Amino acid sequence: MRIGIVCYPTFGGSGVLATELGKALANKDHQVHFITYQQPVRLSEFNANIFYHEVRVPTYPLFDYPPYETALSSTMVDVIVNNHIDLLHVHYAIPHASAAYMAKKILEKQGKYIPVITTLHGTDITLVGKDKTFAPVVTFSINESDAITAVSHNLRDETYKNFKIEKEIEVIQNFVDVGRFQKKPIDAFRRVIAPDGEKIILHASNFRKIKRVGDVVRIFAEVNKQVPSKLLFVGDGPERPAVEGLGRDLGLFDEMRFVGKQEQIEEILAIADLFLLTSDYESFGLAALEAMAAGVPVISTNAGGLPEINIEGKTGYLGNVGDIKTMSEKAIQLLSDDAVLKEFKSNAAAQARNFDIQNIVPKYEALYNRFL
Ligand code: GMT
Repeated sequence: MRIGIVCYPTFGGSGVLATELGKALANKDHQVHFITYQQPVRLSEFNANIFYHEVRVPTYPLFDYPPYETALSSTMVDVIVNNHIDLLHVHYAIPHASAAYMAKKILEKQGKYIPVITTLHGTDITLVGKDKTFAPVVTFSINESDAITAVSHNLRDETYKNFKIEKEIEVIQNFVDVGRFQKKPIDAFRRVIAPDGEKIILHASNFRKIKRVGDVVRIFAEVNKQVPSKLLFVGDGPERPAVEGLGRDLGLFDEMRFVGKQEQIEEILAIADLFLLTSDYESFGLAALEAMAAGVPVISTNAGGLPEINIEGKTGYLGNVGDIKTMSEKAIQLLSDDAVLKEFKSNAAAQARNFDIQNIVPKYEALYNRFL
């Protein structure tokens, strides 16, 4: 099959998932064409079946807002025609689903049918998408897609709740390449972060408000009183200065370390003992699943789709949004008992295997085949 994939190229979960899907499809001998404004971050190695097409938006003095969506539709048309693409799979509804609709209609006039599959990821529905500035276009373009998928049962329900969707939304949950996360911890790295054998607690996100990263610091403040520990942050974003400030105010800054945006997250996860994800909402929580794949238990909120992956008392614990007390008590309990921690680590790894790439990618292939 020749598949066009449209996604955000950044460290965000939807871009990571789309890139990993494209790589997996290419390894199964499909030809994959990424269409986006920048080389996707996880697309670093060469693969003969992968092509990258950059969307360029010309500048012009009149354009206070460069028309990305128009450029994207035009690039889609060009790539589809010149590479004989069979199907377009767009990740994150805004503006990809409406740009795909436009491309589909242009191609229809030229006598070419191109099926469009839209995968909904989270904030395209629950935050930005339902804002009335976008909602009519989002609703229309989702309904015009040939197939719609959501990355969790929760996101499917939220989509039906927030938009007038006339079609079936199929759930294809996110996946992880478990093999990639089977890394041996690098002792030298562990010693740099935790020189006296402290427990390592990890958080990885884009530091947006929805992640409530301040809660991670507050939980750590409680844990650190009882368990010698270090807090490691991966990623970057708008809330980072506030998080650093909170760490300083709580006198914890020396126990915290920010390593920024990292491609080799598996190396970092390999040294972690616990992953914290305190978001207001996660449609799925791919970062938590990646942690589990590396055998790291998760303490998270019970928001959105997180209970679909993090199993209370088995792979970790879940608390209500903002319930620092419960989440810190559970973290202390887990980190204070090495035997229990070991059991949770192995449960987390086992749970991640249920979401292994090899189980999920065939579901996308089966979906594609319905339209060819
Ligand atoms: O919020 C993010 O972390 C980025 C965002 C995205 O679309 O890039 O992530 C969403 O999609 C991920 C992949 O499907 C999910 O794992 C995240 O839970 C989801 N984020 C939210 O729902 C807030």
